Amino acid sequence: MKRLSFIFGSMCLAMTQANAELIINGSTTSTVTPVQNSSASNQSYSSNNNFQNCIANLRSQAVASGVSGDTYDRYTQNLTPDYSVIDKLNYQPEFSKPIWDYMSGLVDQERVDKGREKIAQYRDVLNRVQAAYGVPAETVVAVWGVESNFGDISGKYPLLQALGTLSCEGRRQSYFRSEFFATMRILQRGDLTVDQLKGSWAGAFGHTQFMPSTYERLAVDFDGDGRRDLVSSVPDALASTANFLKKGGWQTGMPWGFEVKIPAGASVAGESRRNKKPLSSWVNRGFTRVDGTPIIQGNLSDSISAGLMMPAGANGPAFLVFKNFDAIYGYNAAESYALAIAHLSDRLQGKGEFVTPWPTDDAGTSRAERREIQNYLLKKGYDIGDADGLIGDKTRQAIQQEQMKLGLKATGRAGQQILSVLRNQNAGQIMQ
Ligand SMILES: [Ca+2]
Repeated sequence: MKRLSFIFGSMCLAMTQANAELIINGSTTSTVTPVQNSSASNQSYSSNNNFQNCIANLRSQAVASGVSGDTYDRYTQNLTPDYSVIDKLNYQPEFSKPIWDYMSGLVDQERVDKGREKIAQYRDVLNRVQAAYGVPAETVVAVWGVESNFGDISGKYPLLQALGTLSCEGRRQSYFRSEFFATMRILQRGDLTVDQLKGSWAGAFGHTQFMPSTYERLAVDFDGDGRRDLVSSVPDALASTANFLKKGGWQTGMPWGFEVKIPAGASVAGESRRNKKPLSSWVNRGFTRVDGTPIIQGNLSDSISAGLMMPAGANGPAFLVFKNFDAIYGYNAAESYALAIAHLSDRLQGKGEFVTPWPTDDAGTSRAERREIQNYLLKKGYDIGDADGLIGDKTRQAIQQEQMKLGLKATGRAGQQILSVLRNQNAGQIMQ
């Protein structure tokens, strides 16, 4: 597993959009109890003095892990804590997020178009990556697109400061300490500089948002300059992602999965991604692909195993997923996240959207539509910051207020319903 999401398990459906973007930046935090606000939580933090003591006390552990004493002293000498990362660690979303909101923001036409541009731009590199690791270009580029929006959003937290703080405060200090030490070993090796090592608050960095320990294990030098550089070398980043998937069990030439039709009356209780069964058993139970064609096609055979994944229950889209889905899942340990990458890779190959609609009367919106909603809210005078397409708590509260005015259910969701109302109101105003 690439990063710390195992701490929080499969909680990502409870995340706000702001937090979904944090996934892209390599971190997830969400649990279900109310958050303490940052001014209150700051009072419980240790003083800077305690931080310096803590860092000094970690020196022997760092040295035991392979960091030289000189390296440790050099990089901790002027290190100061940044307690905002503890607020991020403790952040609890106020709103829950259904999977259709999650998917519609991560896999929208904008990301498909940009992904196709990147595939064209890096065609030669991707061909060589595919030849070396057996992972298709579209899958590698889909990871890149979901992780950092193709390198646009890779995080701004200085890694040593963020990981140093997380090593001395808050939950999971031992986990963050090993990442803190790994960061110093990377610097010691000379692959990257301190200035390059900026990332998410939790320490994931570069185009493909590897944690430092993952970088040590799996990053590769693919452009041949002798350095493994996930920050400024796209070829290194793409090949490292392919290497991650290959080491995670990727099977060349096999699909991640596909959407299926659940036969009428079939019992699907207990079925899951993990509960894999031979394809013959799904065929015998009457399952077909969603377009009605047989499950077994191409290089698939009876004995290959797949699990039935129903991310929104039996009334939403259902998928048979193979080992390659698990390899993608290893990237962030959330089924919705893996499905976003899998679906984006299909879209990049020219396949269409899911056939079965999500079980909702208020479908999700693309990032372009979210920006449109935010622009209407700004026009109405709501203080929601920039129209950046990221639906944070402020945007959600503004949507809630509008929904209450309209007598709609105050979900705070940036869905198609509120978009359509705001669009009509705006058109009306322009007419007057
Ligand atoms: Ca390199």
